[in-house]
Amino acid sequence: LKLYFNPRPNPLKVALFLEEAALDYDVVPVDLLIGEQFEPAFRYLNPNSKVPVLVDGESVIFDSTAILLYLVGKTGKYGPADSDAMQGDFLSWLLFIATGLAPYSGQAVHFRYHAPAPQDYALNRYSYEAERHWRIIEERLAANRFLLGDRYTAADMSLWGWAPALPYLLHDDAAWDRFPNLVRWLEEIERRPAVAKAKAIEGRFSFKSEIDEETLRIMFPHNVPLSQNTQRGA
Ligand SMILES: N[C@@H](CCC(=O)N[C@@H](CS)C(=O)NCC(=O)O)C(=O)O
Repeated sequence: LKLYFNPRPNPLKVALFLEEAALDYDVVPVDLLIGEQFEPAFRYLNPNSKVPVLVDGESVIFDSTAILLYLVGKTGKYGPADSDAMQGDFLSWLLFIATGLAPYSGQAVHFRYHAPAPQDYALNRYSYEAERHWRIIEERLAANRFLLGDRYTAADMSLWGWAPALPYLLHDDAAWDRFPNLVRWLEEIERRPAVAKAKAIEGRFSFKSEIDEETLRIMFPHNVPLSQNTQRGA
């Protein structure tokens, strides 16, 4: 197995699964701030130019949720129990995170920290929606130890990728006070040895951290007029 990785929420959740399942894997670092995700060899694996990607022999899987589902199928671990109700819950919560919580949180971050003014309307919308999605998780965790009751699954791993960043995502240093059940859940997850191992991957590589002009051009190509933009190259 090969995991194409950068220490961000989506690759981290996959690293957590690989560690939990004690699978052997090599890590291939992809430095996003210098644009390695746009190199042809990487685009060949993921035409969407994003991490994570998992290569398993002949199989190439991109998108963290697709990878989690693939790994659940491959290992038979960290999926739902056999009951229809639990299968429904598993797919629902996993995709709630993939299609709602994550993109709204990501766009809230974009408009809060990176967008040029005026950003009020977009910022209001995405901050509101991000908060709303996190509140739904908080309610779920008020009534359940994990997202699927007492069963720890890949849906929790997916949530773990994002959860530690809550105050940054919601731009609120006191955010944890408003999400006590999320805190309780996160503290339990963070005690798992696999979490420490997933977090330790970052230290084995050096990734660019400075957001300079070159990085802004790479990460936000929509700010470059289309006629001058060769970055996406598709
Ligand atoms: N839906 C995708 C999103 C992947 C994604 O947004 N990855 C980010 C890092 S967390 C990335 O590679 N960004 C680089 C870029 O957008 O150029 C998934 O869940 O894997």
